[in-house]
Amino acid sequence: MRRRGLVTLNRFIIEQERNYPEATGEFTNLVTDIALAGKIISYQVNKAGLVDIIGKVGSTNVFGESQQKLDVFASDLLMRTLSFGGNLCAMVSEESDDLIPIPDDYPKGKYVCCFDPLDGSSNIDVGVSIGTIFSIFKRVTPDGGLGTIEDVLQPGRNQVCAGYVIYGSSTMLVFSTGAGVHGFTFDPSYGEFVLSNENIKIPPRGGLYSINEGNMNKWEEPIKKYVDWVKQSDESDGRPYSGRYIGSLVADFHRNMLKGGIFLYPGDRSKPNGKLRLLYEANPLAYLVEQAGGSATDGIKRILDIKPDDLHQCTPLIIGSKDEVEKFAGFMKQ
Ligand code: FDP
Repeated sequence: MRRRGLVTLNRFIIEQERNYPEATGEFTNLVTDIALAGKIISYQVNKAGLVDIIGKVGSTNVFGESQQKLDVFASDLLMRTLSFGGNLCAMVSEESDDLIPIPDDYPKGKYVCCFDPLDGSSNIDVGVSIGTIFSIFKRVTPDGGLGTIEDVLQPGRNQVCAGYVIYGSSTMLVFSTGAGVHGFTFDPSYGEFVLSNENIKIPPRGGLYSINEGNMNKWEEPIKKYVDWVKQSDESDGRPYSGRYIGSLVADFHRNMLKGGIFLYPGDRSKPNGKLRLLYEANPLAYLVEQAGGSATDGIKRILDIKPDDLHQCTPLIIGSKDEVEKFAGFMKQ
């Protein structure tokens, strides 16, 4: 096979777009803008311990959580980077209560973007991996004007692109436009994302389980029984599984996608819909995991089939290797 040499993110997207003669390049610009924001956030995250950028700014987000400076910075940066490219007609950010319009004087594009600017933010000041998650839809309202709530409240199966940037031991951008999941590692020496993980496939089975067991007393019986089951010994299916929970969704998801396993954030008695947000956490990761051959459900229903009715709604999320998610569903049906 002919070696392709160094494949930068831009070259990769252009090569992919060659297969779509109707492509306008609008989409290329959008992913490139997200990558640029990712590079800047990565730079800021890396020096979080060095400068006075971490700590609370005193404001609270829509969930009543106090925001930290880096979340606010990442959210503003994404808004500014994506507003002016002419590719979007509206945005949704975890850090803003309402739909974010594109400023008056700027062209309105045919896509909408929902993002969690800095997911896992409680880990910022302890040096643990965090990430930016994004989800892109084509608008459903007519081209030209501002986007509306209708454009963003689409079921996840309509996504045309989704991905995340993980700020970990290295910075990686992982995304899919519906033709496989591809990972790019940031090389700081020349400032480029370089293709490092082409066509990622999640193993169909995996021996890792990730759940916050501190919530156990609030779980319903099937969840307790499942978590009990993964801990029992059975050589035939590799149990007991190993527990791995970072408490930073992108990091837990990324590890399980590469190694195989299951991540669970179920509903419980105090939060029947769990904690994770459908539009900018569950949907994009569900799109990626399905593209990689895995599954994502709310315990029973496919995440990508949920029709949202609120920008910030939560959903239980069970995501990972196909067989593991199916096994969990079996417990829920009992
Ligand atoms: P965080 O509160 O630190 O922003 O949705 C946010 C999130 O982190 C996820 O990244 C993470 O998986 C989850 O919450 C952790 O929640 P628990 O602390 O309840 O386990």
